[in-house]
Parts: sequence; C-alpha cells; structure tokens
Amino acid sequence: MPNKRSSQSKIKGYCKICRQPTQLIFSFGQKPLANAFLSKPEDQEFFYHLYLVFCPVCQLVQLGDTVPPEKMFNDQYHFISSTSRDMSFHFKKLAFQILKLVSKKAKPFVIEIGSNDGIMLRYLAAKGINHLGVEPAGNVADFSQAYQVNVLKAFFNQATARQIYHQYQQADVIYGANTISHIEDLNSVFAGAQDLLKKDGLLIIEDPYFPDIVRQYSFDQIYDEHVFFFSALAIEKLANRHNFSLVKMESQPVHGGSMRYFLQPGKTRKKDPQVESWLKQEHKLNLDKIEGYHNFSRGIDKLTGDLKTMLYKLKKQKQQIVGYGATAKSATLLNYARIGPEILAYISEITPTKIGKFSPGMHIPIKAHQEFQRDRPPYTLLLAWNHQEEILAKEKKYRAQGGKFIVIFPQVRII
Ligand code: DWN
Ligand code: SAH
Repeated sequence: MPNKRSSQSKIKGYCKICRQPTQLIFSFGQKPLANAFLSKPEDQEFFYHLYLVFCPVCQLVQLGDTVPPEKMFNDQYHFISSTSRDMSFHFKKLAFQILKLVSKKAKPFVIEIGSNDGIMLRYLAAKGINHLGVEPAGNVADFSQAYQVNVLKAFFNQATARQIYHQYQQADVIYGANTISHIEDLNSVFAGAQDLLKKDGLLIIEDPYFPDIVRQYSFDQIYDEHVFFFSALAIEKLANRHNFSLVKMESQPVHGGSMRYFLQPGKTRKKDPQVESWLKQEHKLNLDKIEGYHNFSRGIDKLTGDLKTMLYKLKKQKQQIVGYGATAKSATLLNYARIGPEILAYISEITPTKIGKFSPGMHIPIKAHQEFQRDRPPYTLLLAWNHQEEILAKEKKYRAQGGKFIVIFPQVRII
C-alpha cells in the first residue's frame, strides 16, 4: 500500500460541525485502522487517508477522512480500559466526584457514553446509583456484567438519547471519557444530550487536550478513532452552538494530558474564572488560527527522523529492541516512521485478544508480557508512553538489571 504524503493542494474538506471549508494541518498518507490487529501477516487490511484539518469557524481540529464507526467499534474491539491500574484509579476518583454531584438529587440517573468494560460505572453500581452505560463494542461491554453495570449496546446519538429518554428517565449527569472525540456526528451527540439532560444536569466530557498534543508533538494520538481534537476554544463554540455553557474545566494528568469540560444546559453567567484563563492561553498560542499549528507540523517530521536515527543506530550495534504496549496510537507512529519487525522484534502486551496477533500495517508480532520478562531485551520502545509512571514502576527489576526504555515525546531519549 502506498505510504506517501499526499499533495496538500488536492486535499479539500468541510467541517463536520458547520460544513465550512477546512484547512490542512498535516497529512500522514494512507494508514491502516489502529486497532485492526491481524491474525496472519497476509490478512487483507483496510486503509484510509489519515490527515488532520482545522476549521477556522469552529476552531476545531479534526480528521479530514473518516472511517465508518461500525468498522472500528464492534464485537471484536481490542481496547479494554481496565488494563491500566492507574486508569482504574483515575475513574474510581471520578465516580466519587459524580457521586458527590448527584447525592442530593431526588432520583439520580447517570449515563456514560463509551462505558467500555465498566471501569467507571462499576463504582456507581456498587453504591446503588441508577445508571446506564452506552457502549457499541459488545465484547468489552460484556465485561461490565461481572460488576452489575447496566449497558445499552448501542452508538450514542440523538436517536439513542430519545430511546433512553422514553425507556428510562432524564439524566443528572452524562459523562464521556475518550469517547465524545470519537463520534463523527457530534451535532447529534450534543442534540441528544440536550434532550436527555435535566435542566440542572451536567454534560461532562473528558478527552486528550489538543494543546498538550501540540506542545509535546505527540502526533501518535492522531488515528482513525480520534475524529476530533478538543481545546477550550472548540468546546466553548460547540457548546454555544447547542445551547450549552462551558462552566468549568479540570486538567487531568492521564493519556499524556487530558481536559475535563463541564457543560451546563442553557446560558449562564456563572463560569469558573479558570475557563477564561484557559481560553486566553489558547489564544496566546494562536490555536484559533491555522498559523498556530505550523510548528506542530514541522515537529512531527523532526521527531520521526530523530527516532529512526536512534533506532537504526542501535540496530547497527546489533542491539535487540522491542516495543511495550500494542497501543492504538502506535499504529500511526510505526506506520508513519515505517518501523517494522526488522527493528522491533516484537511488542509486549497484556491484552489477551492482542497477544499472538500482528500490528496493523507493519506486522510486528505481539507477544505476551511474560515473554518480555523472560527475554529482558536491552532496549524497549515505550509505545504506551501515556502509562509511563505505571510501567516504570512495574519494570523496576528490568531497569535495575540494565534494561533501558526509549521514550519518544516530546524528545526522543533513553531512560
Ligand atoms: O482513546 C482511546 C484510548 C482511551 O484507548 C481509544 N481510541 C483506544 C485506546 O487507545 P490506546 O490503545 O492508544 O490506549 P492505551 O491506554 O495507551 O493502551 C495501552 C495498551 O498497552 C493496552 O493494549 C494495554 C497495554 N499495556 C501493557 O501491555 N502493559 C498497558 C499497561 C499499563 C501495561 O503495563
Ligand atoms: N471510556 C473508556 C473507553 C475509551 S475507548 C476509557 O476512557 O477508557 C472509546 C470507547 O468509545 C470504545 O469503547 C468505543 O466502543 C466507544 N464508542 C465509540 N463510539 C461510540 C458512540 N457513538 N457511543 C458510545 N460509545 C462509543
């Protein structure tokens, strides 16, 4: 499959929210689906054109080309949220924050969009809070059953919202982590949330914070599932378009820098002063215009070049290098940098359904973590870099015995 950068002048597109023309930030060329692990290297693969654009009207960064959601989120979905201990803790804390928000309500009802294996809702279920997860990936949704989490196996949109409204009740909180950014028809999501929320309810959205991606050049976050990249500027415009007000923001340390946005139905003047200061900061970084993204685009190729130079140098010295964490993100990095099995012998992984398969596009074998523990390769490329703290703590012994991690963002280095 070709992996050339496309000619920029040929790329045209329209904003998924306002339908106005978009501007190109970066094109990665043809890429395979990030979570499409192969049973055999010869298996047929689906490719799409991965390129990032900016809408100057909505100030929203988004993919130019998108993939039908059913192709990505189905009963063979590979990502299981609870594979990270730190993320489990993160969502437990959030569940208690939501519990506090709804504890004084008469008949509280909490909805989670993209509840995955019930990593968050299990804590609310345990406290007897009326709740519903909406999750289209049936295989991961099934894991929720063990925790008595109620799940509707469906894609959230305005039609699903109406169905929930009729079958259940209006919600006090609608929450989505690392999911709202995955839904191309965002207008339908916001319209549905508007229908489904009580007047004094809250829509809480948590996703990687795009200004952090820009700052760290962590371009691997750009892949088929991540249709939108949020900032305060974009969320405020989107909220206003759908008669919501952005009232609060909380920065989160997960996934390389995330933001939790609190949206209230209707217009309100009661806005946390922090929101203004985030907006000001983004204006200062020029993220309200295409010029603010030029440095990011340049940084992508510089970082890719630095990484390849380091890996080739180590290979010349006949060092074994493996990858750590067969992340969805790594599909962009490995395919864009053309890093294959001749460089990374394999990728160590703990998710049972990924083990024994091959990485999308570059066909690197994925092996069980036990193999990594037996092997103790001298160099390990940290593909799950967003879980660095957790992984370094887990691999203390490996490092004490001389094993080294290669960290990629914001600068390639060995630790
Ligand atoms: O947005 C998304 C995020 C939340 O999850 C989805 N679109 C898809 C997915 O993205 P990802 O695959 O890039 O997420 P993670 O959390 O970086 O994936 C970590 C991977 O590494 C998992 O496959 C589990 C694995 N892992 C491991 O092998 N050993 C993780 C840890 C912490 C470990 O110790
Ligand atoms: N919230 C979890 C899972 C994030 S992965 C976490 O933060 O770890 C993204 C999840 O969104 C997947 O489980 C996927 O199946 C789900 N998803 C994708 N589109 C969706 C939609 N339209 N409605 C609800 N969930 C959706």
